[in-house]
This record gives sequence, structure tokens and C-alpha cells, in this order.
Amino acid sequence: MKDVTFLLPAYNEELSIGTLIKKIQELYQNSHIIVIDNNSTDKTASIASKLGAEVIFEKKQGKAHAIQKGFNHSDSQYVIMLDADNTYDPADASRLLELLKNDDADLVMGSRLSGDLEKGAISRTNVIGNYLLSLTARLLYHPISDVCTGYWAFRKEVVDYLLAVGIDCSGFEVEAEMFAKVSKGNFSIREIPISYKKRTDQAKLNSFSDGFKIFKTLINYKMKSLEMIFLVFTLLTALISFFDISFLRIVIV
Ligand SMILES: Nc1nc2c(ncn2[C@@H]2O[C@H](COP(=O)(O)OP(=O)(O)O)[C@@H](O)[C@H]2O)c(=O)[nH]1
Ligand SMILES: [Mg+2]
Repeated sequence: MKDVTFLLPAYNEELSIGTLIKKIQELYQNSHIIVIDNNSTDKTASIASKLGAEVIFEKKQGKAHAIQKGFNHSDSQYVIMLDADNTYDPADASRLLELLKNDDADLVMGSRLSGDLEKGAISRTNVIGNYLLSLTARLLYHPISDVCTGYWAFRKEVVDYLLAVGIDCSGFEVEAEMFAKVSKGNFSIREIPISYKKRTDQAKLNSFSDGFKIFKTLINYKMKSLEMIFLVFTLLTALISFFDISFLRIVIV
């Protein structure tokens, strides 16, 4: 068993997948590369398997389904997830891994906003949107500067935890949901700067509709914990009043 698995969720990425796989193979010869093809209609799957990557297929459309499928297939101690559009640099993975292996981190996220961002790689609208979403994530959960990043490194324990609690969403809210859930678990989360380049073709993410879904996801998972706290508080209050009343009755009698 290889100790590092690279998960590449891909939907029609024939222009970038080959270059990305070759780079990973050059840098991490002893790693397992899994491409999760999500109904691509182009040559993504054939290019990937010709290069020796394992290709698995997810029929349910959406990045979240693909990631979940990839988690189910990885059995190594460390799992790196990165987008298949060749915008992230596989060389950065060694620094993410270093923190998992030698620094007791359980989850390491790569921040594009605090890193080496190629000019025009993220539109101004998306920079503002990402800043607001990360601010929300920071206020509600844990310090973070780029909650929407597509570059994550997990210890197996975090992957198992996410599989156990499940991933509920289907699309680009997946990063927000994973961040909210891991923040609530007892894990050490770190973030380091990474580089990020322009995509060669059109992004699949829609800044406004996906941005709104990500925001809703961050709020919803916080509300769920608040609901739990409220429920426990109500039950405790009910129990205390019940015992108080019974106690008073005993005293009166
Ligand atoms: N599995 C899967 N991956 C997707 C889907 N849509 C996009 N992706 C992948 O998710 C990653 C991020 O998508 P992208 O359009 O680049 O969004 P952005 O990087 O957030 O602008 C890329 O690797 C895409 O191939 C989908 O429906 N299913
Ligand atoms: Mg992208």
C-alpha cells in the first residue's frame, strides 16, 4: 500500500489531466493517483488510465459525490486532494504533507489568497466573494483565509471521520461542508500558502449561485450545532424544573 494517495476529481478535464498526472508521477513516484471521473464526455478517463492512474467513475454529478467516492477508494495514511484543472502545483503537496507527517496536523489546506497567485487566476469578483466566505468561516468556525481552496491534505483519520459523518451536499459547497465538519471534530487544522495559476479553459463554478450555496452551507452547519445546544439546554431546564417541583412536593408533604 502506498502511503500517499492523490485524489483528482475531474469533469471534462482532457486539456489538463495528462500534464497534472505526469507532474505528480515525477515528483511522488511512490504515490497512488486516483482520478474520479464524473460523467466526462471528453477523453479525461482514457488519458488518465493510459498514464497509469487509477480511474474510477461516479455517476452522480457533482464534485462532492466525486470526492466521497475517492475517499471510499483511498486506504493510505495521507490523502491529497486537488482540482484536475492544473491550476494547483503538485510541488506544493510536499509542504502540505510535511505538516501532516512531522507537525501533528490532521488537515492542511492550501491558501491561494495568502500564496503566489498568478495575475488573473481568480477574478476580482471571486476574490471578494472568497474573502467574504472565508471571513464567515473564520467567524463561525476556525481561522482560515481561503475556505474555497481545492488543495487539501488529510490524515486518514480525517477521511474516515468525513466518511462516517457523511457529506450531504453535491457540488462546490463540498469544501465549506468539509471545513465546517472537520472544525467541529477534534482535529488540528493548518493552512499554508500555495501557488495558483490561471485555468486554460472555462471554470465550471458559477460565482454567484455557487457562492450563495457555500455561504448557506457555512451558516447551516453552525445552526445545526446551535440547535443541538438549544435542545440540550431546553432538556436540562425541563429536567431541573421537574426535579425542583418533585423536591418541593416532598418538602411540602
Ligand atoms: N467530479 C466532478 N468534478 C467537477 C465537477 N465540476 C467541476 N469539477 C472539478 O472540480 C474542480 C474545480 O472545478 P472548477 O470549474 O475549476 O472550479 P474552480 O476551480 O472553483 O473555479 C475541477 O477539477 C473540475 O474538474 C463535477 O460536476 N464533478
Ligand atoms: Mg479550478
